[in-house]
Amino acid sequence: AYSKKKWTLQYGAISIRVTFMSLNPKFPCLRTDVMMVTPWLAPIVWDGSFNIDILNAQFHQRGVRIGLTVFAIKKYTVFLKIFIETAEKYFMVGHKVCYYVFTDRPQDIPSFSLGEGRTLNVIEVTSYKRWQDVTMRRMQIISENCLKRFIYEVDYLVCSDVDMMFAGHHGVEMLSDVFAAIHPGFFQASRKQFTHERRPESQGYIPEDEGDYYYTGCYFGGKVEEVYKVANFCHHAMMADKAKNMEALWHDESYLNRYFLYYKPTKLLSPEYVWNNYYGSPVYVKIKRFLHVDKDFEKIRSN
Ligand code: UD2
Repeated sequence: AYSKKKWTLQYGAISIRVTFMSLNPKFPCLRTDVMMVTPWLAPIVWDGSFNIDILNAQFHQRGVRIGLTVFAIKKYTVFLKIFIETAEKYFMVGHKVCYYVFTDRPQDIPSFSLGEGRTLNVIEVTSYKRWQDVTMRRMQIISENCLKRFIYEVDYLVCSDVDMMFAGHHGVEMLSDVFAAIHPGFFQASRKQFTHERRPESQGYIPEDEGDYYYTGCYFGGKVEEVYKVANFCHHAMMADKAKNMEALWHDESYLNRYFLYYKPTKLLSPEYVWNNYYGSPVYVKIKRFLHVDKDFEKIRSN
């Protein structure tokens, strides 16, 4: 059985009629409405761009173990229930998953009923007074735990904000050596509009005429050794700025963007994988797989 797709490509005055055929009607065809590959040939994952059955079979053959790190410090523990419950429904279903919950309030972590092959570890960490320090210090804690524990326990790590809920499939199609997610607010923005750190003195600095995409700080990952490099870079960049009494504009997100400019991700997640309903429902986002949970910033961040 063949499925056919016809395109007409226009090069100036020349028009070429192309027919794409795939052997299996279930095999995905190329999407023509969105960018599917970066200029350095990293795939951008969109609905319709992968066959999950083939990918699942490959990852099952390798018996891959996936760690999901999440921080619930101070009042942010309230977000954990919906985060884990929805992850149980949508995150890496059928694979070995290990949740790592970092918190200063282990007594506030509810118990969860988890699917087969899935475990949850609660790890106590100290908190910081300023919310900016809480979010930035995640990089230090992730990098330390890569060496201490993750490297022995999982193959891939996915690092996420906690004020999120899963709403659609998140499977092994995401995984790669190192992946980043395009920030939903900047998918259609021009480079000039990216809110990168623009002060040359900062370790998060990205010049006006550089920057490929604007990546969100809320979701990234890859093989443990690659996540270690990302987190270690971001933590040391933050500490170097701190020594100069500086802090990058968007904290860990700015240092993350700086890292990915010079060490490009091997896969990008489209905004399907991190969406915020504040941005409405554009046609190119066919599935909203991961959503921000609304929060009252002032209340939730107050000590
Ligand atoms: C954005 C980024 C976030 C980070 C931050 C830096 C998105 C969706 N997220 O989030 O990843 O780069 O900007 O400014 O773009 N946390 C606690 N307790 C606290 C404070 C923070 O547990 O008291 C943790 C928690 O996991 C939270 C994360 O740190 O999800 C990021 O903090 P946020 O959600 O308040 O930051 P936000 O929404 O500005």
